[in-house]
Amino acid sequence: MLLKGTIIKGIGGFYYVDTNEGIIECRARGKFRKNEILPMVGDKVEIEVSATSSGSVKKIEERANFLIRPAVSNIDKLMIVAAITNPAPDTSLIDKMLIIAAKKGIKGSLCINKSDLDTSNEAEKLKDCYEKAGYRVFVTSAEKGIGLEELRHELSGKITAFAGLSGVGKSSILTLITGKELETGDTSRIERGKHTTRHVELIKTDDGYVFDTPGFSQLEVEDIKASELWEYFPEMAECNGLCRFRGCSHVSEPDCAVKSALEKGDIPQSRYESYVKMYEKLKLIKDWERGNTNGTR
Ligand SMILES: Nc1nc2c(ncn2[C@@H]2O[C@H](COP(=O)(O)OP(=O)(O)O)[C@@H](O)[C@H]2O)c(=O)[nH]1
Ligand SMILES: [Mg+2]
Ligand SMILES: [Zn+2]
Repeated sequence: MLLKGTIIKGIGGFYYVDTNEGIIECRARGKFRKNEILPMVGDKVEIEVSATSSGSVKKIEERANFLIRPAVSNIDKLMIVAAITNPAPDTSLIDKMLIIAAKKGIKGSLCINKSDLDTSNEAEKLKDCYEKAGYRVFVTSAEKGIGLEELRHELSGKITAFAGLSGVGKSSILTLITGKELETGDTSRIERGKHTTRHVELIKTDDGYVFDTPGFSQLEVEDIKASELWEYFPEMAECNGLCRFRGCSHVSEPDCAVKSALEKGDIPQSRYESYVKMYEKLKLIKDWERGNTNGTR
């Protein structure tokens, strides 16, 4: 019998494929190994199931995208989780993660957690900043159970990666949404040094999957050209063609549409600062150093 499904876990040469008939343990057919196409978590596959109900992977659908660490393919959405406090929101990190996602063709959204600790309307300000840029923003409190229904709804039918600093509440949120108990708590104790060895597993939510991406915040945007960076900031991309100089870097040129938008408040200060910071960094990378996106550099 042939079945279609999604690989949700891989351990010791076995793949666990979620199908209409439940989760089926499979081995990859020899051919994939010879071609060095190893099945990975997230792959949409066709499997053949024998009478004894163990299966083998017959076909891997072309991947829309993939991450190396953790190794997961076909990610539809990156949910960046930030906290109101403890740890405080790091907008330059949020912006960097949004750009890494966009570069991989993954839609980014923001979840502002610990809203129960919000004493100065911080959540509203952040929400406004990122909604202006065109991102969806969810304000939640895992502690008080606020905003979780909306968030869960957003995950439906997709593979969603959760990313963000340790301690922002990713595990707490995922535990509440999936009903599967995940390790939470004092992250300085729990997560340190752990993310290279941990097996990634897609966890089912309604008709979608979620997973945590420890270490995602350490990825860099180095395979983007400095001159193209602004295109990854949707609110800056709107200024396309409006600057006095073609090829304007939006940093030091006169009559720059981006800088006028910044002065008018149409581009938030923190977003512009993130841009300049990344721009200066990317400018130092030579073209020949770029383009290696397989993580082996
Ligand atoms: N006040 C408050 N604390 C929270 C909230 N969500 C998580 N926490 C706490 O923050 C700490 C880190 O949470 P955890 O889910 O482990 O974060 P992770 O490192 O992102 O997975 C834990 O002590 C949680 O109880 C929230 O919405 N409000
Ligand atoms: Mg965690
Ligand atoms: Zn400009």
